[in-house]
Amino acid sequence: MQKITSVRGRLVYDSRGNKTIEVDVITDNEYVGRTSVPAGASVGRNEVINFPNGEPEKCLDAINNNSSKFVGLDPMDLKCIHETIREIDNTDNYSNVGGAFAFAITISSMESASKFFHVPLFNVLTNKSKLEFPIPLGNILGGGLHAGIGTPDIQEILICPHGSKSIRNAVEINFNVHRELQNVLYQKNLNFTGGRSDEGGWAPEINNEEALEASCKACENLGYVLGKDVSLGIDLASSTQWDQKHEKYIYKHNQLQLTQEQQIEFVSDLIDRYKLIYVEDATHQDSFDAMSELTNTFPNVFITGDDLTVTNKRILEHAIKLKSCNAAILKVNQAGSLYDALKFAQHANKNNIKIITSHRSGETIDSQIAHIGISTGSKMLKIGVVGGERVSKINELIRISEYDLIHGMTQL
Ligand code: 2PG
Ligand code: MG
Repeated sequence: MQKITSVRGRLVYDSRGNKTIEVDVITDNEYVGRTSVPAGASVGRNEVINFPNGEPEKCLDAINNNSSKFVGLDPMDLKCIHETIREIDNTDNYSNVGGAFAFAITISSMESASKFFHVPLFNVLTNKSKLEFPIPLGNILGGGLHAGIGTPDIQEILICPHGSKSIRNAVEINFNVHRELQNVLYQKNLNFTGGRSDEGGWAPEINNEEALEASCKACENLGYVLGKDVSLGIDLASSTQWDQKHEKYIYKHNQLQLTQEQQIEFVSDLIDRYKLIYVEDATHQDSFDAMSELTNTFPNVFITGDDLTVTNKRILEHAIKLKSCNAAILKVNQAGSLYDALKFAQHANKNNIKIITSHRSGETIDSQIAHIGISTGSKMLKIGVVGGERVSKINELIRISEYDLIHGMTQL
């Protein structure tokens, strides 16, 4: 039987230049699984802690001090690897060793197993035979916590090429729209320097509506019909605007202060006006009832939980009971362990909650989420458009398209 022969961690850097952890899990002295850990800027309160006290060094010490506990295990036995991690840190949020510990060891183990068996990673993550490409969801314009002062309050405007017949066609549409949006923004705003947000979307000094209008114009200039070839989506990351004390959403750029009820009207109006197909975290992370109002009103829009559901099965169960969303983000490092993230995905699929596997704003050049998105039956894969750490995931999708095992694009 294949066995893990070594586990080794090191400090490396993410796309924001912050320190992070990378872990090598080696099977039979030969097959290397290597994973580095991303980090969020708009982090949900109920996510696990990435690093103890925010210190990657502490996580690294924990990895290197406990590495021998993984030696001899089967890298394919995700449950056993997960339980071994849980013996080391059994806190709900991995406050002792950091969720990064669980993230890097679980993914590296599965990658190492995939190399041992000479199969692609998605193949060891699922035994389903019908696999499809998720639609790549690309960030074309950034604001909020992902961009500088003066940019829109909406954290992300996203392009979804749902009319595409192939993954190459889909990613090319995203590149085209991103490129054309730059032209539109140059024409619109003489101060626009071509600056970009953390995820590679443009970061102009304009308000929410101007940003959405420019994005629609970019699609129209290219001849794409909104609602047919492509649609826009948004991530409001509403918890970052929510002021609990005053019970209002504070929009700094648009100088708006909205009550919960006004926020629902505001979002509903954006969905209608811009034919949005996707709205993430439309209201703040504790507002399960407000989210359910939107889910009920817009059954054909992806009303998506991110900070709301934080890749946590227990919280998802609550959201399902209250019908608070019809789609949910899957970010493995919100859960920590890949084992828990896959359980979350199973539960979502069983309950017709559409999965969107997602990158973080602080990324690395790793590309395993392309495989995780496919193996979990994700409808969309939120991976950005440009920037090396985003393109690495896009290019992995192109490589995966060389396998006959994937049967075209998912249908929304
Ligand atoms: C989000 C993500 C990724 P962050 O809010 O969905 O786009 O951002 O990684 O900063 O949480
Ligand atoms: Mg989000």
